[in-house]
Amino acid sequence: MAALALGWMVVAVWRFRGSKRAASDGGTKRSRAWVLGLALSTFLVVDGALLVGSEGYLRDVLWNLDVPAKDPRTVRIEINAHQWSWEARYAGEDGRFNTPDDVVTWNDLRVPAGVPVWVQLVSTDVVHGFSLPNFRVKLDAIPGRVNQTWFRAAREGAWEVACYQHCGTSHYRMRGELRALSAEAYAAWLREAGRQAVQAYDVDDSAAHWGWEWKAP
Ligand SMILES: [Cu+2]
Repeated sequence: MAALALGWMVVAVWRFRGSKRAASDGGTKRSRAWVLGLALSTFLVVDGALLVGSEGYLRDVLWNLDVPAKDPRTVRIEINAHQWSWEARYAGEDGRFNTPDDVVTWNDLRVPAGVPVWVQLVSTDVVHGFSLPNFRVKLDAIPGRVNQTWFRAAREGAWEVACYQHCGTSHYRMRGELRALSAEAYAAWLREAGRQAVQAYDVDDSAAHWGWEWKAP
């Protein structure tokens, strides 16, 4: 389209190179219809393609929780956003949340590379925004409701976890790290962290037991 417009400009400059005055004062009905038609079809082609493409992406990928729900390797993480950090909870070896072997981390998300990671997200104070910029993941963390999303790290590496909602004076400090590990390294880390969690578990520390029963999609 840009090439077409540029081409037309070059032709126009060449064709009217001798003219001292504008050829017309707004054009004929026919030329106005042409301009309007071109503008309209450009809009429809460009924005229509964007609309159809993003609808498909939303339906098949971003909002398609069937992918993590059906994959037996899926890693489930509960995230609790608060001023000003990300607390993440893993179910541990028993596979159930809010039990003594839960692994809880601060600003430190670890996942195995190559498998779906299913996130359920809440906030305990104000609205925060869970963001993995490199993964095109953005999700509101809202007090009183559980939101969910999923992503998959294509390879091992480390990326930023950010808060995209201005959530108070120390909003800028609300960042963590997402690390995608090999399957073996992830399993070893979870096993060891779960063992330590069992040792450190305190029945009376009710503030530490913020986890919830995993919600169906
Ligand atoms: Cu925040």
